[in-house]
Amino acid sequence: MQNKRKVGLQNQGKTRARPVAEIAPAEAKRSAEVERKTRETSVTVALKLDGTGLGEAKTGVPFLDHMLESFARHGFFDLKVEAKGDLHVDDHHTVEDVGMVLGRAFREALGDRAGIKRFGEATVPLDEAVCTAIVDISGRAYLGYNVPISQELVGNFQTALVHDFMKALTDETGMNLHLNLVSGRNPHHIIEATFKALARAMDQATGREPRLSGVLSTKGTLS
Ligand SMILES: [Mn+2]
Repeated sequence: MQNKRKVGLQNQGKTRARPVAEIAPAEAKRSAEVERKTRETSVTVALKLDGTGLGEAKTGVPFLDHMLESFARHGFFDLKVEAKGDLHVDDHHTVEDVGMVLGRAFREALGDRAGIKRFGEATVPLDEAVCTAIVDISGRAYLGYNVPISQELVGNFQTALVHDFMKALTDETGMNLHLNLVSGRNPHHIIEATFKALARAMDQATGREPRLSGVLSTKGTLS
């Protein structure tokens, strides 16, 4: 009996086998390591989409580290970010380039984007602040940024840099992202609610859809 079963399984395996070329595009790595060096910054990002929320960020910009670790935690991504930038000039290059390299890591981890849910939406409160993130990992970059913050600084972090970070992330991931602040007063709360909403929306959108074979597009491509 056991021998027969073994033979049966082997045959089943054989009939299921498909040419490698047919299988390969659907098998995204779901993880990526990306490095980028310029005269202004040196950034490395290691990203695992199906993680447990382990975030470790050392960018030299403590508030950005706090946001990246929150993003990893609430998106259930494993994320390691290291950056050395020209902080003596300004935080701008470092914050923007971290967004860029994180976007490249998402792009690479998603591969041809087959099998993902593609859309995600989340609204997250933090005390008085409430922010909504709506994501379509479509392959087309568009950022709708409606997160007005009246204060210029959180500590010594320039609140305007969040927009630059999101633009770089959106462009490099190749996604449509709308961030809408519903309410908020404290800039730390507003920005943290924004990153958490982004995390939850991206967790959904990058998640696997078991009913799906191929990409979720009538065009047949999300790249
Ligand atoms: Mn906080």
